[in-house]
Amino acid sequence: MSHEKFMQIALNLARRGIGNTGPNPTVGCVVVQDGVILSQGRTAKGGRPHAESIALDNINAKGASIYVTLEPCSHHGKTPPCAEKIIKAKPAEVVVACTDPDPRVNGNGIKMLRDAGIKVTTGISEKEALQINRGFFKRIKTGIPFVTLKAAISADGKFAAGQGKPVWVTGELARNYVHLLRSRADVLITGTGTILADKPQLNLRLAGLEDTSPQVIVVGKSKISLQKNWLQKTGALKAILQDLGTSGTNNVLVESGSTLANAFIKAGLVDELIIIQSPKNLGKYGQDYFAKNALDSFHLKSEQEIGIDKICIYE
Ligand code: AOF
Ligand code: ZN
Repeated sequence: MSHEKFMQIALNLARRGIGNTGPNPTVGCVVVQDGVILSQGRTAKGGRPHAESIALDNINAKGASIYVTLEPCSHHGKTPPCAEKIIKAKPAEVVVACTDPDPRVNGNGIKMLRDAGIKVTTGISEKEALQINRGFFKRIKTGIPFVTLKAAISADGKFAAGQGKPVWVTGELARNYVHLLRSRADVLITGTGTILADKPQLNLRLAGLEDTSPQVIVVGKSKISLQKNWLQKTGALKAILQDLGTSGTNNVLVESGSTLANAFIKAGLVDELIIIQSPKNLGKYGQDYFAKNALDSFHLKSEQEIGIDKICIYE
């Protein structure tokens, strides 16, 4: 198999950790000996142990090829450097998808491996690796997490305000997709208005994903009753995001009513906009979700059908 094919396996491992390894990036690692996968690992929930450490435990990787989706770390952080553990394992080569922008690493991991005489190939499937950890990369660069805003609207662009429970305009497959989006977020932001109108649970109820629920942050001043693991915050949205970045949040999902959603857009804080659109019109039973011209600065990146609904992803 080619470098790309083994790297794809490592990338798929990494993908499973999106939204659940903060403050760390999610990394996948595959150890290959004579074309056979000996072992694999991915960054554990909460960020530790690191992928390479898990993959290299209890195996003999002498002469092996190690595929890793992010440059192995070189620093003594909360765990010893992965580059050191790799050097001790004496592999023949290490294949890396992308470098680690964390200033404590930033090329040093690759240098350590090369200085130890290990062949290192970089840039294999780099684009996909950058996409998987886009939240981590943005936070390291700007201090602010990557923000995805999800909106479920009717064919005529409206939402129906709840009367004590969520009114779903979209179908069941789309609802499952929303749960997947939640599982890939470290933090879910909503507004007090949504809590009061819909009484949503905002947790993960899809089989297998239950323990990937994001931390819920409710923005706004109204008095609400907070569920366990929910926090309420007030103040400027940018400052709230900066605080989240400082405390290690990589990926934020905004799932809110129209007022808060439009405020995030107006403040230029949305990196990705996911619109799930039902084929039904709400007409006089709904209200416009997006403010006039709110979507002007976004461009459509992909469009796909999901059951009876349509998912449009904008950047
Ligand atoms: C790796 N493999 O699986 C991950 C890495 O605080 P620590 O010791 O856990 O170090 C965190 C940093 O390590 C993090 O900022 C990033 O640079 C890197 N993450 N590195 O070799 C992994 N998750
Ligand atoms: Zn490491």
